[in-house]
Formats: sequence, C-alpha cells, structure tokens
Amino acid sequence: MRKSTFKFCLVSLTFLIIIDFPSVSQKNNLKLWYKQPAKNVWEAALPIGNGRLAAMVFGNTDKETLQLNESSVWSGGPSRNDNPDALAALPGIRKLIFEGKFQEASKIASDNIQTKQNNGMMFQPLADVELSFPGHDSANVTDYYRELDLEKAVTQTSYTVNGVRFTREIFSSLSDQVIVVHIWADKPSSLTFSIGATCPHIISDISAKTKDLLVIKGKTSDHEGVKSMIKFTSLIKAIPVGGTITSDGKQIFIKAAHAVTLYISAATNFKNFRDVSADENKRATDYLKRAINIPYSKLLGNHISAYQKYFNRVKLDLGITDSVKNPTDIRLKDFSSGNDPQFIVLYFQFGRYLLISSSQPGGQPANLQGIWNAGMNPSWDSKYTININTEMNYWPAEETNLAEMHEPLIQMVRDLSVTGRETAKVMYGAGGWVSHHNTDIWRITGPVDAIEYAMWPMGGAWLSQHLWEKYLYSGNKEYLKTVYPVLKEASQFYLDFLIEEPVHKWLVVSPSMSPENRPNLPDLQNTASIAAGVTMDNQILFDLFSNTIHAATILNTDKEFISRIEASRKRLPPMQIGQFSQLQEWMQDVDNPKDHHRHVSHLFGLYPGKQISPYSTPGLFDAARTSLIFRGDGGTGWSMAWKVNFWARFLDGNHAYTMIRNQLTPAKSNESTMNGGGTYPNLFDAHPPFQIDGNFGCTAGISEMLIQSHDGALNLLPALPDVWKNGSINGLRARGGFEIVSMKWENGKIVQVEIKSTIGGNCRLRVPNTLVGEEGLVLKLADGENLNPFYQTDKVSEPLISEKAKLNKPNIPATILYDFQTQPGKIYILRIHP
Ligand code: FUC
Repeated sequence: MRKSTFKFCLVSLTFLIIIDFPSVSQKNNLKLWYKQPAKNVWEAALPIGNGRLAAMVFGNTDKETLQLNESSVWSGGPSRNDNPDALAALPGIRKLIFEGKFQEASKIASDNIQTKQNNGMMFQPLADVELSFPGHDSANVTDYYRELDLEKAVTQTSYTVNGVRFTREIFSSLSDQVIVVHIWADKPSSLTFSIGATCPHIISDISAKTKDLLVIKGKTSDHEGVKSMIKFTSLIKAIPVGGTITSDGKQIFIKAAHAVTLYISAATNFKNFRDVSADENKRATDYLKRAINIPYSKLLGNHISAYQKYFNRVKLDLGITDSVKNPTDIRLKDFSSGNDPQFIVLYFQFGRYLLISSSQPGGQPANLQGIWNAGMNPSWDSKYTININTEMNYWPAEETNLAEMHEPLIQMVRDLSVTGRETAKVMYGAGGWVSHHNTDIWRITGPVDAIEYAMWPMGGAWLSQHLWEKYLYSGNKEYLKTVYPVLKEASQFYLDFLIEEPVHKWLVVSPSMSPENRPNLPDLQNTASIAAGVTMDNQILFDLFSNTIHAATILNTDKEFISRIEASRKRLPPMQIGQFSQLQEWMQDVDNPKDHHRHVSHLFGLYPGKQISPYSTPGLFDAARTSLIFRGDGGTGWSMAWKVNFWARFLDGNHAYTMIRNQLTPAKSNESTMNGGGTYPNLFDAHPPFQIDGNFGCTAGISEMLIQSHDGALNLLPALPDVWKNGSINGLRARGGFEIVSMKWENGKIVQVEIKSTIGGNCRLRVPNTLVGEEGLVLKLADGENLNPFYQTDKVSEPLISEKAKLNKPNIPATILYDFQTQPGKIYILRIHP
C-alpha cells in the first residue's frame, strides 16, 4: 500500500469514530465539551501540555489559534535580589517591633529589607500559531463540537462546512516532546488553509525556511534591570497527505489536501537557574526530527499511554444524572442549583489532568498559571508565590497518586536551598537558607513587592514540608537521604534567626507577618503588617523542626544538632485561644472577628499541617473552627479551595461541599481581583484572574473529604457530604505507603475496601461502620498509640486560653478504630459487617 493511500484510510477510519462524538461523550463522561468555539475568550480555550510545551486551543473554525507556552520562556536571566542593608537594620527593626512601634519598624524594613533590585521575573508566552480556513466562518458551519478528553489528554474540534466534516485533533506529546495537530476532512481534497504565526516578543523573527517549515526565533524581555538571557526557537512543520504545499516566506499554504499533520517543536537555551548555555536551535530541531519520523497513529498512541500511566491510577464515581448530557459550560452554570455529582468527578480529574500536563519530572514546577499564560506582563508575573499558592499546587500530588509530578517542586526547593544560603548570610547573618514570599525560574530568595507582603522569611520553611511529606507517602529512605541536607539547613537558618521576645521569653521569628494580613490595632491605621511570633510562623517552624528531627532519627545522624532543634522547638510560642474564642492569628489577641481576609494563615496547623486534631487537641480544634467561621465562605479562588480542605479536616463534609459549590459557580468577568473566585468556562479557577492554585487546592480537598491520613490513622470517608451518599474511589494514596486500591460506599457506609500495603506496618483504620476482614484477616479494635512510625504525631504545647473564651466540645461523627498488621506488597480486603 502506498504511504499516502494508507494514511487516507486511517484518516477515514478515524472519522467514522468521530461522527459519533456527541453520543460517545455521553458514555464517556471525562470530557470537557462545548457546542461553540472559544472565539476570543482565553478562559474558554482548552489547555494541553506535557509539562514543558503547552497550548491553549481555541477551537475556532475559520481562524484557529494555538497560544503556545514553553516552561522556560521567562524574562531576565540568572539574578539575585537580596538587600544587604538588612543586616545592619535588623536589630533596630526588632527592637521597634517589641516596643509596639510597628509603623516605624515597617518603614525601616521597607527602606532596608525590601529588595532594591528586582521583584522577580515574568513567565511569558512563546507565540501563537494561526490556522486560517477560508470559508469556514460561523455562518457556514453546522454541527460544531469541541472537547478535551481527560482520559487521553487530546483535544478535538469538528464541524461541517458545505457537507464536508472537518476534524482537528491536537495534543502536546508527553512521550515525544512536540505538539501535534492532525487535521482531516471526510471528503478527499477538501483541506485548504494557511499556517502562520505571531510572536509577542519585541526581539523575534518568523519566516518560512522551506515551503513546509515555519521558524520562530526570539528572545524574552529585559525586566526591572535584568537583561534577558533566554533565547527560544519554535519550528512548525506541515506534512500534508495529498494536495499541494507552498509558501510565501511568511506563511505556509495547503491546498486541496486530504489530511495534514503539523508538528510544533520549541526549546530555549535554559538548562537551570544558573546556566543558560543550551543550544535552543539544536534542541528544537532534534525534537522535530525525531517526531516527524514517527507515524501519526504511533505518536498518538505513545502519548496516550504515557499519559494514562499516571491518569488511570485514580477513578472516582459519585453517581450520574442526566446533567452529563449537557455541555460543560451549561453544567457549570447549573451546578449550584442542580444535581450533578459527576461534575465533581470531572472537576477532580481535570485537576489531576492539569498537574500531569504542567509538571513533569526534570521540568519546572507549575507556576501561578500552571504553564498556560498569554500575557507578556501577567498578573503577579505568573511566577511562584510561596506564601500559599505554589504549595497549594502540589497538595494533590501524593494523595491523588501523581507522586512523580511532585518532583519539579522538590527540585525547586533544592535549588532555593542553594540561592537562599546567600540570602541568609547577606541579609540576616545566619547559616542555612531562607526564602521570602516569592520566587521565579532564577530562584530568587529576597523580599519582593511592598513590605506589607515582602516581610515574611518563611517561604522556604513551608516548601520544606513537601520534602518530608513526600517521604511519608513512600517510605523511601534513599530519597530521604537526598533531601535531608535541605531540611537540615532550612532548620539551621531558624536556629540562628529566632530571637527571644521580652514578655514570655518565647523564641520568635521577627520581623515577619501573617501573610498579607494586618493585625487589628487602631494605631496602625491599617498601614503596617510587620509583626513577631505570628501563629503561622510558629506552626510552620514546629512542622519544620519536627520533620527534621524525624528525618535525622531515621537516618541516624546529627544527634547534637537535633538536640538543639528540640530545645528551640520547646520554646516556640504555643497556640493561643483569644477573647472571641478564636485561634489567635497574632501573638497578641488582636484578631478582628469581622475580618474576611482571603489568607487564613493561622490555620496552617490544621491544613496542610497536622497540629490541630479533634481527638488530641479538641480546644484548638474548636477555636480554629470559630476562626474559620469568622472568615466566612467567600474569598478568592484559592482561598475557597483552602476552605474545602479546612472543612474536610473539621470532618464537616457538608460545609466542605458548600465551599466546592461556591467555587463551582461561573466567574464574573467584572469582579475585582481580591474578591470573587468562581470558575471559567474551561474550568480554570478564577482568583480572579485565572490562577491554577484553586483547581489544585479543590482537587486535594475532594480527596481529603474521602480519605485522610495525617492524624494517627487512615481515616476513610472522614468528611462525606450528604449529597455523596453512594460512590466509589480507586487509587488514592495514604501516608505509610498504603493505597486504597478500591473503596465502595452506600448510604454513607463502607461496603468494601481493598487496601494495598507497599511497605508493611500496622494499618490503623478509622471508619464510619463495622467491617470484617476477608481471607482470614483479623481486625482488632485499636487502642493506644499507633505504632506505625509514619502515623506518629508530634504533641504540641498546651494552648494559652483567654479568660473570655468559651469553648465547645467538638461535634465529630462516631467512628470505629481498627488495627491490622500488613506485609509489603499485599492487598487486604475488608467488607461491611453482614
Ligand atoms: C498572594 C495572594 C493573592 C494572589 C497572589 C498571587 O499574594 O494573597 O491573592 O493569589 O498571591
């Protein structure tokens, strides 16, 4: 069979499957699908990505756009932003804070601590690929359909013009490093279109080198005094089946083809945060050369199997209603008033899809917009805000069985431990490493933006939690050895930096702040946020110190160092319950119960920390709950997502569900940036504007409602809302190397659960109903401490409680606690008591 004939048969065969799409989509519900193109609405376009190379696909018929991103297209070059004046100013600022002269302290910090260099670089777009189909304007189009298939990580757009059905299939290949666009028509010789590109960078050039190859070359922006050192090349190669191909030197013209495959390759000269010596042309050329030698069907197959290796690990079923017959944008509009449990599943799996597509081993971590950004000067530079947003991106990684996707974040923490060592020394005269509230591809660690946001030397300490938590899920000691030095040096910084406060003689972080919020002190007139010993800092340090102690103990190292950490941990301020029965946000009892600030930093100890428990710290649990009630059910996108997790940890599934419902309402386009939340038609979360943290945070929250493993036991169905009475989940992971191979529940009761142990040890289960073991498995009612070391919790100090506080006994659902011993590699089956 001649090559072209063969391809055409393949195309026709694919078409037979395609025409059935609307009904296929009803059977296969893990699709985002629409009856209209995105037109010019970026938040309606569909995201594809392989962790490095990404696109937003608009699905327009006459003028299709693929807005391209590459993960290392950032402004500037290797750079630092420490302010060395900090060291001399530090004692004075600390003294003023302890004297309560916050405005003065803030002014000096602004002049001496805030960076005088750059505030971090910007993640920038690469280029737009534009495909123009003459005559395919909306007036001539019928039976339009587009989708993103989450089970395959492939988008399709199809429609009819003059009796000919046109279909485009597009994906960013996880296996072969190019974006592939396959276009075909169901009648021969029907494809006539042009291929062009635009590039938003000032220094750029686009030309057709041969009649079938467009070449884009450019350089990113200089920014805030930092010269750009990133050069990029993108190659777009067209291979038609049948018809003709020509070029005018700027565009490629396809005439009367049966089918066309476009291969889009891109690369930069970026190697790592201090090395930009790669050859972008060679890289882009090598990717392209490799890909064009692989037949389309194989490229597609390679990509789907590389993707499914991750995606297929988790399956969720919460029931199905007729709402699945509606397009995604209609389901979003109807969600809060309707009955559409499968929409939760779609949203949950979309979060997992986004993590696989924006964060791959060896690459950059997902930034504020994941890897999808069209703006040359995007909001907050689309960089890494590490006082909540970047950490939230990775909350679903371990539990939703995407541990490999966590790796770029872990690598970023290793990088920051290198750049942050100099910041610790130059700015604070301390050992170890430190980072403030933002970083970028160059791993800056200095304080950026206005001092009300910048003065927070805790970003690295929070990120370090991920190093340890990753270990808790796998039990891999070899991995732990590699990250222990980073944990140790993070702790070292605070051993040097903590200072004794004069009233209680506690050791506190100063200067600092409760992220982006201000205490309710009348003389501050809402101007200064600077503070010492805020609750979040104390909780983060308790976490960091505890994790470092455990890691050193497991690795049997650093005894003397560990005893110093233990001594400092004891002297951290305890949590305090204030006059309104709330968990205090600051060291002083100055919370405002009407404060609806989006950050709920003092609840770090509840989630993602594990210092607040209904069982072991009921007073703190009640006070934290009161604090969250004060904060309310609104917020920016990520704030709502955090609250899903908080309510899950409060074991209140119905309230967690209320937060999901608030998040899954259509985002309003005119909402101010600091207020709003909601979801865009393509299911991207709205801060607003689009920020991906809310997607990831809510995905984590949904899994946190179904299993938890932070509080001494593997808790199954800890926060099931009334609307999820029946369902099943397969593949979630828990600490201690346990995997929920499958779990089915009916009427809120577990009917059957299969648990795989990968590293053995005691499995302590907390469940809502009586279970019996299968195949001789004996369940014992549990008592006392869980001896599984992965389930040890560190005892926090007794809280200080205001005389005015009135605490309630936590109202928590009745559960049963079982223990059973496990062996590595074995699966244990438990069923409902007959
Ligand atoms: C933090 C948040 C903002 C926003 C920004 C990117 O500063 O307080 O709401 O998400 O990060």
